[in-house]
Amino acid sequence: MHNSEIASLFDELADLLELQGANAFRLRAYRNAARTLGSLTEPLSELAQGGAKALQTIDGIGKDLSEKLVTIVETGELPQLEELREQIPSGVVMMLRIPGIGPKKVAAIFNELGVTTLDQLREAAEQGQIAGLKGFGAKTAATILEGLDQVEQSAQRVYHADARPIVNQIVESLAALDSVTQVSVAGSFRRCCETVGDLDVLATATDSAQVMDALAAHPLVEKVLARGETKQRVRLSPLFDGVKKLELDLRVVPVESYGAAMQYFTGSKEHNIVIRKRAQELGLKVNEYGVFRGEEYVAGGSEAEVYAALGLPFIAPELRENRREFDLAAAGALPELVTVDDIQGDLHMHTTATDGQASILEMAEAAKARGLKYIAITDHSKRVTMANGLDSARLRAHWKNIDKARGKISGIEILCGIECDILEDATMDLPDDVLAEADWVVAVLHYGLKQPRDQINKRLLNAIRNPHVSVIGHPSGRVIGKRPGAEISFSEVFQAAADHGCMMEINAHRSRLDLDDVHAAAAKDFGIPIVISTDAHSVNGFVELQNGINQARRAGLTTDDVANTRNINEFRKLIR
Ligand code: DGT
Ligand code: CA
Ligand code: CA
Repeated sequence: MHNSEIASLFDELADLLELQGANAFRLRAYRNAARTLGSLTEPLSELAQGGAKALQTIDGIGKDLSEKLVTIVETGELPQLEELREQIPSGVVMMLRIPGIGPKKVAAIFNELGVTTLDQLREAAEQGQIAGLKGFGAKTAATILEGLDQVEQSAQRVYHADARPIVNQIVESLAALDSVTQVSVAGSFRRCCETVGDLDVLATATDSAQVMDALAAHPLVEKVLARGETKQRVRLSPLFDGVKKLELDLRVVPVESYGAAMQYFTGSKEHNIVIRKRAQELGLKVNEYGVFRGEEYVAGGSEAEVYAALGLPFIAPELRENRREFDLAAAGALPELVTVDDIQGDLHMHTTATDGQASILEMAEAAKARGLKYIAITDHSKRVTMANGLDSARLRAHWKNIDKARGKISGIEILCGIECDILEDATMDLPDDVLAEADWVVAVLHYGLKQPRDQINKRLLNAIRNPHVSVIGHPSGRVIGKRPGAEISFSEVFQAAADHGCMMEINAHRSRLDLDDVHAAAAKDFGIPIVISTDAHSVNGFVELQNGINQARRAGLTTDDVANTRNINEFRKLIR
């Protein structure tokens, strides 16, 4: 079993227990474990060879969890989970994803109305049964209907970061075949979209049947859905609680068409429409087989050739959304996009002082091992009681501990930071005199995200005008596929940030990616320095950095635009 599959069992267990009203600590332990396990680089099936004791060396895995893990690895299932699954249908668990209703309401819908699927839920809401339940009402019913639309739309999409290890494994194993000469992923995955609907893989090979046989036999492939001479569609093993089963299209193409096929199947459709139009204007035709003048083949072996035949420079896949790429290309101004190796610091992370799983020193060591030169420790402020947020006294003590940690590690600077809530009334969760002592203040909205736009703006503007605030973290507060962000007048907020020297974050967590690509590009236009940070909650959390880089690249950001590509001294100059 893949680590992410095992992780998803713990998430599912937590969901089911939550519906039964289990206590918050137990749920958090399972969810934290899921997060940790999902980001482990070593296969759990191997780690479990050492037994439960060996597994307890993993952060956040105690006796209970380690024994469950051994059971899962040895038997492929967990009896407790099987029992719960029998009591609570999977459709009920899916209701937990609906924004605006929590486990108590879901449990009531299930227990009192006997509703077990999303379709039944929609019917019940439309027919007024939901509104009639005690503690519900017409407003809740409306929220549910709205949320159902959102869930159904997102149900079949997968976070880029969740698809990544799977894509990489499949591409690597195909690349290793004798007959395969080139193989690469195309589609939305290659464009580094936040989520992917399906995967598109292209190959050139001397024996296409061998490639398709190998894919069919791949351990991550559950079923062959369709097979032709040079094309095969397969369904991959489920990723999360049986809902998200990615499908993958493999196409084996002629060598002289590989670049044209990569161009065509990378998309986006909108980008390709412009490409085709441009070709027509030049008296050419472009399709997945190549660029043609009449019957004559002009180009197609490589993407660079295809673009060159159309009088264009190579356009990075991340930019192919028909936003600005053609104007930039025309102006000779395509940006040199930031890469993960350019990043020198990470300015948003948590420790055991609040809801993180590692100590200050452990986080610093892990960051250093990944090549980072500086970090900011930014634990939660007191409003976030769920995460054991810090009040002034605890924060000052925490900073003393950070100072002590500095003495125990060299080669990496540690900034004394805080992730400070911007409260619903637009004041900061901690007093100015405390914030003034910080090296780095990440101001964030966590609560009241549904407030009217004016109030949200007021909160953000107040934070931006506060001279102690360094950056706005995950500005919109969205969770991809689960909850929309707050309503924000971005131009007003960005103008203020530019005027006051407040930075903007791209939170790199796979489920946030906030700022998104469009708004990060807009922030760049305002000249606002952008910080890409992981929001790591454990030593494994640094893997999220790549997602933030992907988003930054989609936004067209260069090293200049990203503040934490600078060395610590240059970076400090940007902090107001
Ligand atoms: P996804 O799978 O929903 O995350 O998004 P994509 O972009 O991977 O879309 P997909 O898998 O349907 O198709 C892959 C690429 O192939 C797409 O980005 C552009 C190209 N493509 C597919 N169908 C069409 C089409 O009907 N017209 C054009 N121009 N391009 C297409
Ligand atoms: Ca696709
Ligand atoms: Ca496809």
